[in-house]
Amino acid sequence: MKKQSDQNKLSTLAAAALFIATAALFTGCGGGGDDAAEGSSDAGGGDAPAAEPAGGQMVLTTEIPPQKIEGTPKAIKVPVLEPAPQEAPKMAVPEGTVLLSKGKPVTSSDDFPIIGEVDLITDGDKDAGEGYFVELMDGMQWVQIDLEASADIAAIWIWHFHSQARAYHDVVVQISDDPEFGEGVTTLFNNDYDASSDFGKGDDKPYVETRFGKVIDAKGTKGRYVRLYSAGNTSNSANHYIEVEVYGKPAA
Ligand SMILES: [Ca+2]
Ligand SMILES: [Ca+2]
Repeated sequence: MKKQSDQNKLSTLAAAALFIATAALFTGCGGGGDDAAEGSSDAGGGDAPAAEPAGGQMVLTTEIPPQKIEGTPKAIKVPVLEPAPQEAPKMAVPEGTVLLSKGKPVTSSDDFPIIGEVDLITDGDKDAGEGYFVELMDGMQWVQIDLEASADIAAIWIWHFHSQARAYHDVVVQISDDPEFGEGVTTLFNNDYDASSDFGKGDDKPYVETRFGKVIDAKGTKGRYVRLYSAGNTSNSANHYIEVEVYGKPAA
């Protein structure tokens, strides 16, 4: 009897060893993306690559429009310009994050845009060139997207204009449940480096417009309305938008 029990113990040990080896093999493969196995122990050598999103998260992706640079390049005269990205930005957002802004109503400080309509901002088209952007008048102007319900907002992805390398001035992005942005306002982004806007100097850097757009971490801020300001750009004094995408989950 003793011998048999030893044998059992041995086979149990063998099975355990096999299990660990298999687990290590799976961990080593890495490409599985089995985030569902949350709380998995670190027994199998938990050296997951840093790029992998943590449990309960996913990498946000979107359709990137084709490159279409036109006209004569102009100098971008701003201090501490963020380098232009060479590929689409990647941001980890909560699992289940969806595009909330497609086709949602847009209003603006400029009721009569010089070119185009504000509806272009949420129509899903992100191409450069004529017919795809709205041009608002000079000075500090805003556009506002109404998500039609409060949401936990994970990210805001912005394309101002990308057929010429340029940077927009005083880009300020805010979220609120108040359509007038009088109370309960969270400022997510502010790259006004010289305090020329009403919001004061911001810590974010001016950046070059590219087809990859600019994605801003909204950190789960709750709100129904997203408002985006700008005050002209390094090529001219007008304000432009091709598309703005707001990602998140409907508020519980
Ligand atoms: Ca569009
Ligand atoms: Ca400024």
